[in-house]
Amino acid sequence: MKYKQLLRGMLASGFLLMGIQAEAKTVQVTLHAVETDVAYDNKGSTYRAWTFDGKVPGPVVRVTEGDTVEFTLINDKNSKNSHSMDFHAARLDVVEDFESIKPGETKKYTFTADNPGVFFYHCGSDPMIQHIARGMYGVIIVDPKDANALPKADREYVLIQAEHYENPDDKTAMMQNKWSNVVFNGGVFKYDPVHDSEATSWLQAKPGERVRIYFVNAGPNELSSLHPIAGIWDRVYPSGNPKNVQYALQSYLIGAGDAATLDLISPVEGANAIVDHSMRHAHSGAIAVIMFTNDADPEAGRGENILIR
Ligand SMILES: [Cu+2]
Repeated sequence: MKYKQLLRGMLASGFLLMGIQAEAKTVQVTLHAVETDVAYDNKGSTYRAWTFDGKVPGPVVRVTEGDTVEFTLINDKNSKNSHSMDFHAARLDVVEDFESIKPGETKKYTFTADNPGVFFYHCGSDPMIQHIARGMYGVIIVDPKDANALPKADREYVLIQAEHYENPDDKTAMMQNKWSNVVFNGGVFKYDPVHDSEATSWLQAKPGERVRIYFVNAGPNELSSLHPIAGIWDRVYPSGNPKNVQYALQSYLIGAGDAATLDLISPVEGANAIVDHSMRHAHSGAIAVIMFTNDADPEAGRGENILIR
């Protein structure tokens, strides 16, 4: 009798798991290439950025494995440069689909998000080093169609690392790798009130919660040795694919143009500092504090708040 009950329970939970498979759908994504002034530090200093939708990084694009993405790029009529879009989650024709379009033009292409994970997107127009360095980058998250493929995250955050150049017109400095700062989500010490008293935001979670970091290294050149000071990455998924899991890593190396999903759990109240452990990068701005407190804001790291502006 007991065995039958157990069997019934297992069958029921099995059916339940199967029932959470997401239906593939068609998703419309439209982004505008806009050249505008954007702040890059906590004081509000600005530079002439090239952006998607006026923000650095661009908007978070989020779809589910198997979805068809109908993408539209509109290059603003006030732009001075051609722009384009390269989604690392797409398998297409680099010449035809990722072509540059002039100010005022529109480009459409369609792809299926075949692989779950976390992927870079960026402008690929010439010189690509400058289009990325000036801010034309972001993340596309492709959630697995099986909702149980990854352990459930209690909070999620997007961190995108990039080098910032003092003079965004200086292509020679870019080719010589003479950046002035390394930033997370477009800002120098943006989430680090320890190193910059003008920082007003940081990541937060409760002890015991599984915090999932969707990390992209936009480059354009440097590698990132990502480490949570006073913590250990519970699981790391290269390119965010659930099949790529690695456990209990101290640091994880993410090359330029690459991405990973990294889970962090703190057993105690206190803080971790997520850094690029290449110390020159950390000292130049690549530090994000995550506070673990029992009264963490329930809205933080959820919904629209996975990328703190
Ligand atoms: Cu561009």
